[in-house]
Amino acid sequence: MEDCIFCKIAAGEIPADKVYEDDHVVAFRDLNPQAPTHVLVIPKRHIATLNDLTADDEAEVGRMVGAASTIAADAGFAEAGYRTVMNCNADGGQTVFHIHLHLLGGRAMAWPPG
Ligand code: DGP
Repeated sequence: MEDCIFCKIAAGEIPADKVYEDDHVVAFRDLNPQAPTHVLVIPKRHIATLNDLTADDEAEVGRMVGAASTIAADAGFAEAGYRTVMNCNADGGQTVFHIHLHLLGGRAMAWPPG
């Protein structure tokens, strides 16, 4: 989608520190990391928010989760644990309107989140 920063990262039009890519998803390091490892996993296809998901997107979301667990294993903190987060719209704290799964690891997380 035109003017979507994450579509541009997925297309390689703007740089990002990519840690994983396949035909359907891309993962890259967050610009403003909140943990020693903070990666965003996105679908290559533009989907603005979780509210826009359709049945056709189920496989895409499954691939995002699978990529996150692979990245956690490769980073060496799968057994220690990690957090995944998907923010939706204003109250959820979503600032980029192309769905993304935050993968945070490398430190103990608090609950509840702010
Ligand atoms: P959210 O608040 O859930 O929409 O998270 C958006 C995240 O995206 C936020 O943690 C900062 C990150 N981010 C925004 N723009 C860029 C960018 O251009 N490059 C990278 N690597 N991360 C970005």
